[in-house]
Amino acid sequence: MWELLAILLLTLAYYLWPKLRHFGVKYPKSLPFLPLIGSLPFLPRHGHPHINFFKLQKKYGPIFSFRLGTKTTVIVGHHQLAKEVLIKKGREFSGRPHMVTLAILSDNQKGVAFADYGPHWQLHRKLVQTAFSLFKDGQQRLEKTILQEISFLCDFLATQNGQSIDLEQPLFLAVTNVISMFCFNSSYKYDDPDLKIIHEYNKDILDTLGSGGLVDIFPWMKIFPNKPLEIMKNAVKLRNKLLRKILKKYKEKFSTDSISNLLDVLLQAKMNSENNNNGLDQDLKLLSDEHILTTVGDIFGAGVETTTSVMKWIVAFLLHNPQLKKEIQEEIDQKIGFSRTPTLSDRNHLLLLEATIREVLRIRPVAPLLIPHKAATDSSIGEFAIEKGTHVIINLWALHHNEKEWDKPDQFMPERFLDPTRSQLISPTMSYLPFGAGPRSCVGEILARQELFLFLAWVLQRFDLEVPDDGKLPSLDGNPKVVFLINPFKVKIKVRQAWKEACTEGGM
Ligand code: STR
Repeated sequence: MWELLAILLLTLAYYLWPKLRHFGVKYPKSLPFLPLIGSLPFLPRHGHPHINFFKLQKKYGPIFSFRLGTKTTVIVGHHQLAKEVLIKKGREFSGRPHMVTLAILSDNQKGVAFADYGPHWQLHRKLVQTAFSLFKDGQQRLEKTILQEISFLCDFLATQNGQSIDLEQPLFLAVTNVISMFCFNSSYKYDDPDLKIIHEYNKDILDTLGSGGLVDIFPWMKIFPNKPLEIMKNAVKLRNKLLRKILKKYKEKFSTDSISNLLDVLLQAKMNSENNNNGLDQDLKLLSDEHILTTVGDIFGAGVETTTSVMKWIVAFLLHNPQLKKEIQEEIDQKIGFSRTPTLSDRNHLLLLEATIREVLRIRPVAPLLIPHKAATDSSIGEFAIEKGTHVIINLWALHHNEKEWDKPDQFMPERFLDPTRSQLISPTMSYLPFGAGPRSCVGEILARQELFLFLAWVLQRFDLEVPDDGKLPSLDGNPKVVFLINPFKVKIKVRQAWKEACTEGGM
């Protein structure tokens, strides 16, 4: 009897405590929840999380919450509220939650992507931005590196003329080399065994990150054997071994006379703080080898997996829309022709191509839920109070598929980013944030956009991309990991007749 009463009282307290504590304060509407397990039984178990959350919005509104374990998570699915979180109150919401799988990858929240708000994150983000500024112009500019790799890629594709292939490997090589130049000024030959290792561990990390299942909700479950967690640990071990090898070799030849890549910038910052105040400098402990390794690992992983994935999505949508592919090729033929290859200065002229990239980033965002944010202080979103420590997830999918903002949001229509005369790029709505926004926005946006543009322009100038002879079109459903991946598919590569003719005429 007494036990029953005690349980009853505790349950009541569990439900009423948050309300009593802040009497009169309005919180986002919540999914139902039970003691201990929270809203777990009420969350959809099947389907893509971003789509499930989008559906829940119909019932709960553009901002709602649920509880998992002791943590409250808020889902934001409208652009005005999203911008309040990311930009207006960007600092307050710049935290990152601690999750078991992420903690393994980020060596307890080091690096840039998954580091919590604080001086270590600020320092490393600033240094990554410094490194990007080194590649802005001059001999070292990113364009030069990208062009070189895209040119190798096209040479390889030419050897595959008439064949149907999965683009994963060749794209992975090209994109890995671009980011490897940015990080260490080095690149890989296609048969380098390390490439295979990177490819494998990246796949394992993507497969298991955030899908540790219940351990991310109930961290004490770490004590039980957990397959995904083991795969993740092993992949991270492999990655760290490879990066440590590179770092060690690099340190031997490092010289402050020539600072020309990300690792140079990080090592120089470390040396500067060593020389300051006899090593008592604040930054010094934030620049340990482990910190440096994690930052390089983040940039490497982000640079490769995101860009490769978007390039494959673009190709998939072109296979579904052969007429669009033809129109982009006509644009390239008209504005560039065959006597030279495309450069970044052509971005102002190849508008349909640019619109196509924008539309792919809308309809299949790289990270449909971005990376979870965390309230660093008590704050609010719209009219709702948000307590310190609350996890905040921006549902980018909801922004990009809002019917009030987009005409037929489920349809692939690059022309929505062009004015009716197709002579100018436009932003049809503000409900579009493919690279996030604010203090946590993507640091690689410029690089990514340059790579996507040059890839598409070069490949379509030279090749026809066609559905393989078996007639199999790629599935556009996708496979949401931290990156919204596309399932493997093949594409038939054909050197364009016009290109061949131009070559024999001696144009190129
Ligand atoms: C890919 C696999 C890998 O080896 C390392 C990383 C760490 C950084 C991650 C990256 C991942 C996936 C894409 C992320 C990126 C940081 C920013 C980027 C999540 C897991 C996005 O926000 C899309």
